Amino acid sequence: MTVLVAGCAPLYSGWIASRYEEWRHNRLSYTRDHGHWDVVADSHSRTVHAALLRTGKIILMAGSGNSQDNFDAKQFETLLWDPTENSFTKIYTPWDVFCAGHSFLPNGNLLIAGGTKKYLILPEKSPDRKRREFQGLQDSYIFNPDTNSYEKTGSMEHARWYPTLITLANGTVAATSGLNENGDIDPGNTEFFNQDTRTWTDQPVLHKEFPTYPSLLLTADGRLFFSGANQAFGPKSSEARQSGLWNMTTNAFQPVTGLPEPQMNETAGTVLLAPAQDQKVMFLGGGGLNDSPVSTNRTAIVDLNDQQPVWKRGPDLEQAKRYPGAVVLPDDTLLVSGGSARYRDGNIRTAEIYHPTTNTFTPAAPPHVGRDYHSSYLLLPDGRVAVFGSDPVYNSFDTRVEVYSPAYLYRGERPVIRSAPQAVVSGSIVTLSVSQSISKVRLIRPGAYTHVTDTEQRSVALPIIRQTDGMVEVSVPQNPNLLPPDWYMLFVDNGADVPSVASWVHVT
Ligand SMILES: [Cu+2]
Repeated sequence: MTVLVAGCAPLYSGWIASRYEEWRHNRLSYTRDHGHWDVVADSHSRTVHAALLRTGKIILMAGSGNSQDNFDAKQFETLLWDPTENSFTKIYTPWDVFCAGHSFLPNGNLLIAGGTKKYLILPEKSPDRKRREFQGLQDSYIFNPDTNSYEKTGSMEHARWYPTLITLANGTVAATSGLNENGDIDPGNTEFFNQDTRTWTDQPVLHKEFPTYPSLLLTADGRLFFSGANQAFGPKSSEARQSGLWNMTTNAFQPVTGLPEPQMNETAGTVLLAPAQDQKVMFLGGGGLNDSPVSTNRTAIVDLNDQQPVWKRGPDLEQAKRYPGAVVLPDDTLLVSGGSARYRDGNIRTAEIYHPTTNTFTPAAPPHVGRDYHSSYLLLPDGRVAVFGSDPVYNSFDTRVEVYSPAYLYRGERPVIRSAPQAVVSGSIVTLSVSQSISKVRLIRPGAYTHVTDTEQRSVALPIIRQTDGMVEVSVPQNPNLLPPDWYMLFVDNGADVPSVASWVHVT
């Protein structure tokens, strides 16, 4: 008997070892194809807004964070997260930034305007519930990444809760929509921020009505594109909800039709696909009005380079969802992750990658944490994606930070940018020194994300002119509507579509 056991043990452990090897191999090859998620930290803060700053740090703004207790205690939070050190710093927050709007100024400072004046939680079944839940603020601040502090600017002309802010090519910031100090929406309430005087001025000519948090993008001809995606409150008229192109001088609005299931535009995602030169916008998921339990797996794509652009249906998402996170990656693909099948009870723990060249989705590794309402997604300068916050109705706010490492991080040696200019001028030619032969060069504008809305994120191609002995000459597009002045992450991809770590570049 003893002899038999002694003979079997090495055989058995050999079998274990080979099974382990097989498991490890499968896991590695799975990661190489699908990427990998890690919960890296807990912010212990109800992050509703997140933006990547030119310092590489991330501002996480909660304000009262959808908590009446925090609001009553005047406990307004902002954290700075350093993804390299994985450390948090508290920032003094002088107002309730909860449900403000934000966009970057040409110097890379973040303008944040609006917020919460009052919580008015009415009984669940009240027909008024959605109309008057919250009231807005006129407060406006600049976050300065050099001093890591808020600087007060002139106040807005209109109080806003759930507004959208978007920076135009000349550095003017437009604010539109949002609930006023009475919890109503002022029709045609657009105003402009002047970065030199740091003041806001009403723009009565731009008399255009939108639902709250309208998804707006700056297009190559300078008009703003409204995808139709929005959040929960505001006018219900089909005119206010119509997708289209908005002229910021004349107020002319060219409807863009053909969006399938237009009654399902709430809590949907909108993203300008890479490269931005293609002017293709993707619409993802969404659901019915207010807390309707209905959601859709629809996607649609529109080519804004067409004179008469029309939405066309795209490939379906793996699951119907609200609040899909969508992040443009440096290899031109799009990560689509998380979301909620119903209003705010979803824990859709799946992710997929959209490939613009083939117009198809492929599965990505599933995240560990489900994300719905009040979640935020940002591309990091190292090519990973960080995800913050989630606010389900019947569960507590999820404050864990999870990071996705895309498949390209497991596909061999990454190219390195050995030298690149720190400042470039639109329309110029610049030379980069790189460690490998390069297939593409991209400038990716850092995201500023809230409520499935991010007016900033875009990936602009820098066409390669020539390439010899580790030197790459590229041209910087001239059009400031395509490449608005700001700080960008410069990525280079090798022939296997493996991106470098980004270097920061100021475009003027
Ligand atoms: Cu909200």
